[in-house]
Amino acid sequence: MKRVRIAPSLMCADFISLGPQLDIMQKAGIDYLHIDIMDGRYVPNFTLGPDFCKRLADYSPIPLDIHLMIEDPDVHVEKFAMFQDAVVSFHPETSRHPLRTIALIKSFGARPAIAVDPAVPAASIKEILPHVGLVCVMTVNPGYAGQRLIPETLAKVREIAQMAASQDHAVEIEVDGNVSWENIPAMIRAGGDVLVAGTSSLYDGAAGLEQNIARMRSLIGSCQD
Ligand code: S6P
Ligand code: MG
Repeated sequence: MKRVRIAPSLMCADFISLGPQLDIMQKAGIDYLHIDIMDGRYVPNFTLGPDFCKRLADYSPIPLDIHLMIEDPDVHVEKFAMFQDAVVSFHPETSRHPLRTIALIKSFGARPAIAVDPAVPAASIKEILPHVGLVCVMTVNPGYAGQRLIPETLAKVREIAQMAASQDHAVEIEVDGNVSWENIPAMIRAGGDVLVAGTSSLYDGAAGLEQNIARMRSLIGSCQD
């Protein structure tokens, strides 16, 4: 049985009590800390940055999963790829030569990954796939938390999983956007391995973080029975 991983989306966290939340996540065996980086150009919003990543990396042993939603990633990659065990993903259409960006991420010691916008077809990443260990499939438009699932993206998760299998290439498929209690079963069935958990689940305000992590684990378990 595959292990489905959980990556809380830190842009949705309560920044006032971040330390205790990170302690809870560590105790609960959370797999990645998902950090959204936005530049106001590739997406019409701003969020977190390198200093925030550094503070997290100094405090918590949980690997960072840094999702770059920025133009010209090559210019900024070093600031994010220097963290031990970090995954750094970028959107291929923001780089003139995506394989070069991947090599650059690797050269600084991080694990290269790509992120796929809902309007970008699976076929367009075929040549890139063998070079990355994780693909972040966006199931909402990049830029904001709290949006609704674009249902067609689930077929793309399936398509990318099949493409990786046909290339005999082991890759983690991350689903990012409206990973809600209702949507999780379909996301896992489609081939999702890493769930980015934001306002639709871990931070839904209905229960505390600890309870919601337990609820997510039990839901993941029930999808795999
Ligand atoms: C969106 C970003 C995502 C969000 C996440 C929030 O641009 O890449 O990682 O933080 O989707 O989760 P939710 O449940 O509010 O959609
Ligand atoms: Mg993200």
